[in-house]
Amino acid sequence: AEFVAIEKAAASFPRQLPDRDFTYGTAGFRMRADLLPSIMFTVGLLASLRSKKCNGNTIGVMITASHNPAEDNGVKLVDPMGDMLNVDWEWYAAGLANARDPEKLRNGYMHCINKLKVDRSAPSKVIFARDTRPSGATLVKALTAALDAVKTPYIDYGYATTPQLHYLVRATNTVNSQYPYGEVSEEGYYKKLAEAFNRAMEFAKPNGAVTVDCANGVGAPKLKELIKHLPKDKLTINIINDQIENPDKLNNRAGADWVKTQQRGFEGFDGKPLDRYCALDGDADRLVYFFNEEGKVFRLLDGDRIATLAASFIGDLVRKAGLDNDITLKVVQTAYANGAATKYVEQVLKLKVECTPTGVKHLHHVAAQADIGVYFEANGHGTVLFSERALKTIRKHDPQSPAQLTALDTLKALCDLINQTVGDALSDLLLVEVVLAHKEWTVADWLGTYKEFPNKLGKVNVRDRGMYQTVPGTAERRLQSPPQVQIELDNIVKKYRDGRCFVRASGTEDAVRVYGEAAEAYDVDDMVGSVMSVIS
Ligand code: NG1
Ligand code: ZN
Repeated sequence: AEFVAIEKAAASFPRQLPDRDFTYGTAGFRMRADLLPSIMFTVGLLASLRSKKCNGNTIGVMITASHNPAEDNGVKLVDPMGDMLNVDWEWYAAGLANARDPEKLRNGYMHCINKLKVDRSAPSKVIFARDTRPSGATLVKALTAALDAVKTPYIDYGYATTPQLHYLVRATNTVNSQYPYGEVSEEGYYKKLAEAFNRAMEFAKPNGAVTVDCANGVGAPKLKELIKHLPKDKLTINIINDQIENPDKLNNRAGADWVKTQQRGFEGFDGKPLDRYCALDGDADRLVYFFNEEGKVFRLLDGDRIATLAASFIGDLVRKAGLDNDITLKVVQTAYANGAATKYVEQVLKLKVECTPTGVKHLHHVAAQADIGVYFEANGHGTVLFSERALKTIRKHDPQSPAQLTALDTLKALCDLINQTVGDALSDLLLVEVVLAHKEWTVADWLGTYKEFPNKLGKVNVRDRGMYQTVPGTAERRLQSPPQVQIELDNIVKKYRDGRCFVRASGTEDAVRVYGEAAEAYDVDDMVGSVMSVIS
């Protein structure tokens, strides 16, 4: 009966673009919203199976296209502990999404049950949420039609940021454990962050105001809610770009992606010298800071800067708490991290750096293996992970002096303040503010920690990005095919002082990216330009 119900319900969501194959990438499925209903339906089926496979633990479905234009949408699955869908299942997600008609979908569903050894009689539960895109409501209908067809119970959390949904999934599944992640509600999320922020600020002086560009997305109303829970006397948060009722405004000349890629503020930005600004993206899982220097010189403090700031502060706390023999810190970056940031972490902070391929799942995975793993992509997506081992050590540590005690208390507060499931702009925002307050730093002090190498990120659109393959184990820093491209690249790069350059296929666009750094800005433009002309 279940199979019949699926086939019948699927008929209401016919497959678009039958010639195209959809893939489940880092960002899940993402495309023009009108192509998505059939895919949403199949995601509902897979979420149900995933929940059954995970002993009835709750699975999350987030409907968002993050920093992409308003007319796009997307969907990604969240595993029981709040991390991203197990990679082995991505292939099955794509398989179902590409089923050409309801009958093939039904067969695909049966195939998944067999291949993944799912016990169909197991319980299942799904929770979901969406960003402010108008298409979200239609997509929810496709998702719930599938969940109804397979009789999987669900909760619709309405609008939420991506990290809030991750929080809710983990909170739901840990409710009866020794260390519940938090109360299972949006309110519980705010309470947890606010309470931890309060503790983390106990030994710090308030440090002025920050203005947050919310990209006209879901981060705006959610940040407003969070502010209601925060202590009034410790931090002033001003909100701009909060027009969620006008979908055209979403991510439009505003938000973290705009600021990072354009290297300038949102439209109309006119910051007074040294006033602190930051920007979220459309689903509030990315954060970058920025400000104007004297003379309106724009300065960006991106994910690399947040990583170095967090690592320096947490490293100090570990030391001051007397835990540096027991806990080690690691910073995880991609090849796009500025070489000066890497150098600063290794030589000044004296911490280990590991470089992984692009994509949050790679960084997250490596960071999770460290005692404390700090990971950020340059675009502002990242977090700090505390391992079970580190948490145990921190909990049972007996401080030997008042100074050790205050450091330990602040460290404990950070364990709760920092979202452990995924990069979270709201949580990261509070983290940065805590660190700046403790260090009594302005944005200029923060920027002054190291000087970035001049750099440039270029993009060449190509018909077949699959042609561009990197050498395994090089974190995408060298190409193995086409072979002559790497040879020509090497010949170009050696002409420039401190030149570094690499080419890799984008995982999200039909393009290859060319990233370069050199000692001089004019050299970088020249070098990256020459490499780009080798490709096109
Ligand atoms: P691709 O298109 O694979 O380079 C981009 C970003 C990633 C990551 C993903 C997902 C760069 C250079 N790449 O990946 O960091 O965020 O999108 O959003 O910024
Ligand atoms: Zn995002």
